[in-house]
Amino acid sequence: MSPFNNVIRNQLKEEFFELPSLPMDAEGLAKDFRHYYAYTLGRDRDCQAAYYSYAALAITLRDRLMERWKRTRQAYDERDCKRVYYLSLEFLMGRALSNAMLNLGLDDAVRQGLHDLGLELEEIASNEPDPGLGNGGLGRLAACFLDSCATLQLPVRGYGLRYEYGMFRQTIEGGAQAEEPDHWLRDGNPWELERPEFTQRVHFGGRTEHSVDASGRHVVRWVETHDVLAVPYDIPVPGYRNETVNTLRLWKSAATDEFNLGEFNAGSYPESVAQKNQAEHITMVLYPNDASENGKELRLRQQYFLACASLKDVLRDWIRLHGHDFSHFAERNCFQLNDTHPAVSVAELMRQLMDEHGLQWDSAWAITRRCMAYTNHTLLPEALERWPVRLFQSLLPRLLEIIYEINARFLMEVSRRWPGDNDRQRRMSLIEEGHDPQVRMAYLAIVGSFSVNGVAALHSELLTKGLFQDFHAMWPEKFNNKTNGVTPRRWLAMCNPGLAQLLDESIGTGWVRDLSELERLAPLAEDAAFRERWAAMRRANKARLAEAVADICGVDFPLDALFDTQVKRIHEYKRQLLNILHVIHLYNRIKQGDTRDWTPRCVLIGGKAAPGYFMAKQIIKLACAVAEVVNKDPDTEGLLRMAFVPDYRVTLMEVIAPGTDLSEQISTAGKEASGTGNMKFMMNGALTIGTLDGANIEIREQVGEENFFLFGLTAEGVESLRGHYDPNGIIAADPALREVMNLLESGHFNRFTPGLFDSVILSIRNPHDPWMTAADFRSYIDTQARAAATFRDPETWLRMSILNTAHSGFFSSDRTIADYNRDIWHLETVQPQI
Ligand code: KUQ
Repeated sequence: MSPFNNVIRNQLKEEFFELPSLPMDAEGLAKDFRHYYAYTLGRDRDCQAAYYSYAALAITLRDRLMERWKRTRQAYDERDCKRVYYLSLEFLMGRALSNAMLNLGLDDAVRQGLHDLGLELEEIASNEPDPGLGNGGLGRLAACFLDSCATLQLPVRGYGLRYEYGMFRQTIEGGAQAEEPDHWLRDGNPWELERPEFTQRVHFGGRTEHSVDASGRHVVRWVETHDVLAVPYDIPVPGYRNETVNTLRLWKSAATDEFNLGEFNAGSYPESVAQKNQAEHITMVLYPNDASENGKELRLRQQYFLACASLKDVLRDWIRLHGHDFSHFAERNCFQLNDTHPAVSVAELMRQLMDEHGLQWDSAWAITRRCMAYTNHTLLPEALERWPVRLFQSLLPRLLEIIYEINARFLMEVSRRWPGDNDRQRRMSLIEEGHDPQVRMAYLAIVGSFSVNGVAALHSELLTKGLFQDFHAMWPEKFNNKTNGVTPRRWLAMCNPGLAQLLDESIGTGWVRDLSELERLAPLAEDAAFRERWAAMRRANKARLAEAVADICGVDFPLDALFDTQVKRIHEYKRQLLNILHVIHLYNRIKQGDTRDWTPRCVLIGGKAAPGYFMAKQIIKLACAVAEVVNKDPDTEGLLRMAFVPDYRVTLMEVIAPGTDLSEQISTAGKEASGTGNMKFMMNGALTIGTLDGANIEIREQVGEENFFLFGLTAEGVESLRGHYDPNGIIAADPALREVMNLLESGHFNRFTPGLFDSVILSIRNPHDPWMTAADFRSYIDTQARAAATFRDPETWLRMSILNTAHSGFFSSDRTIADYNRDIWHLETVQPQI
């Protein structure tokens, strides 16, 4: 019996729960800060570690969130409104403190209050760890979405996992990536609230028992299971100055108490305690693979753990408010699946409705396929999740039975629609046959959902024409596009105070909630005085970035140079290699004395490689090696600098995006589903050099082709070149590329390690290179030259920079979420009572 079920609530008077509002002024904030510092944390003059100032401030702000959080919950319960649950294995939230201050409207008061105590806000805020509970774009998108849902006052709750260790910390050791564990919870986390009273039980393993009960109903019991507890931790998600605070609920795995009893009685106490590990390991660590498949059992455990605990939580809440009548459940609840990672939810909702709440197949299925919605984030075959049937059989036997049944009924539907088309049935089956049969999670997600969306216009089109074309033929109405977006609170108001102030003064403050207001900047591009202020703001941001690069990398970036940045996960399809080849080309030009009309350039590359991804790690080595040679050569002084910045993460992007002139979005066309870094750069006034891929296409449409540096093959061009791509012919015919390859192949960048870059060289020369790096080289360096020439005309560049910000409104995640709500969720907004 858990102590949390022991309610004393009836003994507390109603007034007890009615608290006076907390002060929001500098003095009141400083008073609370002092209280938490001295009493809650128990520190005094003997300990002035900056961390405790951070912790005291975090608790002060958390109090202000807490009262709004409770009122938001109450408002949702009272309105008994429809709700959405965003299920995701990743939420890359970034630091919470400055976001809470901004959204509560407390930044000035806090700054003043701390100043009165002799403290400086920035120094204190820099002590917050950056929670890295995600790999890259997909996890950060989930975080931007939560911010927008709270700002739009939509009843949306995030469900995820509370990893003990987030994304690894990257260091560069001897010119190569090294990984260190990220124990981000070591010093505690003031932003989370443990809710042990809502603990859920999750089953694994065992076997199923089928029987018929007294009333003739088929009953299934899942028995002899190994159970694990899921303990929720709630994180507040404040909306922008609107009294709404939504919830991100993260599950931590814990051993059950009875877990050990058998062994305990047998006298093997240490062994039984050690068994706890198995259970507690489930949420120990985030899988650090972005967009690549992984057949590991622990990963499937994580996925099911999230699905089972979250669905139980939602059903418990439904029963609390509506009893055991599920007839209206599907109208009032919607689960948005963030890729296939939580797709086992389709089968799990069926299981809970049937085995735990007694529904029949048909009513359970009608509910399930009316409340699940699936977002696809990639076309890369290596990222499409498939799980071995035998793994499912041993870990989740009941779920596999349900998936088989879903498949049998689905294939019946297919054969009714296309009688005798066995090939189509085989193609569309949820089970891929073969010597080691697999469950195709994307197909399960499509069959079990009423909505399937891609994340940018091109991506959604390619889904319906390629990967999912059979499903599109069957259910065209399910498929839709939702172009990604990013939150203008963190990615403009918070990270770029200089630009924010300039906007407030020139177009008013409405842009924070309605980013389309940025359009009003466009005419100011022609105003010379405004351009001068824009230039000063941008220069200050470049100085901030240059200082960070000097600190972290020890490389000097002169402020007059073109700051050229590519930060994102390292992957061959993103083609960091093409960027490096361009740097080698510039270096070669310098060495040849070909520097007439030169534009000084600083190239910044950053990003993590999945620890098991050999080529990605080679690319990091090459970037470091080229940077070393370039920066050490006196001939490059004032002309070219290059740095690889280690441990790229949300907090670093907050400095990088505002300080960048040119944003590199150079993936092989058709491969980057959307990209979201591209949007952050654009919003902050960078120009883009990019291919017609992902959201780049829409960025170019919004800003106008004259304000975008386009190069490279189209997605169609890439596909039609396959089969007769001849990189060696291209290299032989292009003197610039030939010289770059000569430098690489002569060992210029690996003097002491012959052969180090052979694998990279081979990949460029390989006629089957899927990323076709050599094919786009000429067009890329010519376009880079055009960008460099444009940069030498500061007035033109400034105009283009202003126009990029002005036309970036479409890429607000508020617009994206409004689209999800209009087409998929159909939620009403709820204003909490003040
Ligand atoms: C796959 N797939 C496995 C972790 C992440 C994954 C494990 O999603 C972004 C896009 C971007 C796309 C990324 C993605 N991450 C796909 C993943 O590569 O183009 O912008 C958000 O939609």
